[in-house]
Amino acid sequence: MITGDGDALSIGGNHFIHALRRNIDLKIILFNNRIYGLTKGQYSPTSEFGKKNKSAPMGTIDYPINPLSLAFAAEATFVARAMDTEPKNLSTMIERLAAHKGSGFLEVYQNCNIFNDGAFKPFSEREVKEDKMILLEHGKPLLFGKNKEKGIHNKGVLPEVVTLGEKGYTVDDILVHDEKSLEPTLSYILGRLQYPEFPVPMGVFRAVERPTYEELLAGQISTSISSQGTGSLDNLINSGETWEIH
Ligand SMILES: Cc1ncc(C[n+]2csc(CCOP(=O)(O)OP(=O)(O)O)c2C)c(N)n1
Repeated sequence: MITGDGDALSIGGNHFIHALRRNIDLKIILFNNRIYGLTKGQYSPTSEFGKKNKSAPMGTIDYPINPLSLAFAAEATFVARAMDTEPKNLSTMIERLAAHKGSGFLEVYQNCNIFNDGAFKPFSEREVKEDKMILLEHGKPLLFGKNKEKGIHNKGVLPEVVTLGEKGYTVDDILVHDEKSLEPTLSYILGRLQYPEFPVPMGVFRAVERPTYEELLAGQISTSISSQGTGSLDNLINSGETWEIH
């Protein structure tokens, strides 16, 4: 299913949560342009606080929602993010999403060149992207920068950016990404890293296996058939209290 940020998080917010929590074999790609484009540029659930536009001339007083945080809260088994200007990584993410068994969620930061042009430019432009985005790779330390000289270190439970070689930090102090962790807390923390304080993470935050809704339902049907036989619709309709109308 392909959706925008408004349809997934406002009108469809309820369906979004419950599709993910049930682990239905459904893939959701959310094109997040941080604006309502179709209706000509009103602020959306992901628009930045204070954003000024026609529907909020003095700046929006709505706090935005982070789609990834919502996906983790709903216990999504696959959560990823990609950037529209990085087609190679975007196609890898779509392939990973398609291969996942169960409900999967991919957020795509998508520029709207008419109503919200340049929303992601400060961190995705060619000249700055290596310093301002970080690619998550399973089992690898969270390093970024042109020479991979910076990294994410956990100070207690809060993340901070450190530079290797400064203040005694080495690669051993850098958080190692684990997309397979059954406990989603670290992935949740990564999903909340925001520009400009932090590099913006791209890639797979979480990919865990859990039986799907369809598998569990099929299991219950076959258990029921083995204990009670295949059943008959005619018998079912005519069982219990029935009346003859004359
Ligand atoms: C299932 C469904 N069909 C039709 C609509 C009506 N509708 C509301 S917004 C929209 C277009 C959304 O476009 P998109 O590019 O996802 O978001 P935008 O940035 O333009 O707001 C449509 C067709 C709907 N919300 N849900």
